[in-house]
Amino acid sequence: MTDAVRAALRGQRIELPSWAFGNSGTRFKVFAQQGVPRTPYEKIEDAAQVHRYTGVAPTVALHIPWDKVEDYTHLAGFAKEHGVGLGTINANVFQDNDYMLGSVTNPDPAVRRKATDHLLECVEIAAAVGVRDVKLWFSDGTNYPGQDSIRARQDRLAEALQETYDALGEDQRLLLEYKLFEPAFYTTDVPDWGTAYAHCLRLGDKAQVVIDTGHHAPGTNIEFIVAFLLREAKLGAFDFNSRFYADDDLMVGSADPFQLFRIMHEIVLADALRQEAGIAFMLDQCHNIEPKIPAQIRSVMNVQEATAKALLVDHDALAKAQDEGDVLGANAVFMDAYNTDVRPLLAEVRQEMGLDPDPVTAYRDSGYADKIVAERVGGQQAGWGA
Ligand code: AOS
Ligand code: ZN
Ligand code: ZN
Repeated sequence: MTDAVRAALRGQRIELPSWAFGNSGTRFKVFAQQGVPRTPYEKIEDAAQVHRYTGVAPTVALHIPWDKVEDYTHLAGFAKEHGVGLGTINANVFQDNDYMLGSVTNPDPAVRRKATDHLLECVEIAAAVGVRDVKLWFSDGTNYPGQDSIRARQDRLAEALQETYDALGEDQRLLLEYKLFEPAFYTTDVPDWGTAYAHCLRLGDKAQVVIDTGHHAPGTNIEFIVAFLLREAKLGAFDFNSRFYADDDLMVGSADPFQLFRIMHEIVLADALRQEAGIAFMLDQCHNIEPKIPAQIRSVMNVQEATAKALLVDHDALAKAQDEGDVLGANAVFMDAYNTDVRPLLAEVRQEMGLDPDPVTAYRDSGYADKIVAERVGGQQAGWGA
């Protein structure tokens, strides 16, 4: 049992977002930090630090055009030299002036063309560097009743998705992310998993849903969505983060570690932790007031802790209690796993992997933070609040 748990933990993979290393903030203020990356290359260097101390975060998701470079193959080579690889390509059709009334759902066909061309460019970039996944999140929606036709916007969305889907290579995937609201406040064109699922279903096997844990109404049972999509083979990826209010993008596992455990329990039950299962576990976070590299390290550790607890659930005892209708017994089995202190186990697993058992302290003692402050002046903004 413990051997299997250890092996599963060693084999776990968590993808880091390049934008987590840049400056970020709210619409009120961006508090610039010293030493943040000035280029996509420096974001890769920072992400490599997270992998170096955790051993389970070997890929970096890019956001285009935030991470636009002349030569993506060169960037991929640079990543490799630093012990990491490029991950999911995230499209960005939300920050140009043209997109005020939407991108792929905009009433103006010329704007829709521009947006779809960008999605196609992302598929091309992914193909050029051998990346499987292209992730689409649309800020599209309306602010006022009557502003635009809800149905026509769905038609326009379907058309753009189809064109993008048709451009995918054999082994590529289109990942569609939903979000309840923001920046649109009345209707959002992909507001929930049902909408994302329906579009992905129509597109085909290479289209799957992304669950960003911060994109739901308060109180939403996210593990139900996880279980449902897994059952339908339509769960492609997670954007992990924590929220207290809306799309807060705080460190995963910081606001509600129990929710994260419940989500990872569904993953373990479906045997979907294995990389071959094809679920991409990504972080989508912004570190507005905390130092970014240790925050990413801490986030990876939080996911590992929730995963370790989920792996410790006694499935035989749980199934027995469930079959017998033993409500309290089943709940007790579940809670026993959640209440286990898995930090010593994870420290051992790290040692088995040749890592320091305490990644945060190891990073702090490395002197890397001082080095980047000294060497980098005028760091880049991640984009906006993300
Ligand atoms: C936006 O709220 C989404 O979470 C997207 O995943 C977005 O592309 C990312 O957060 C960067 O802004
Ligand atoms: Zn996201
Ligand atoms: Zn978000």
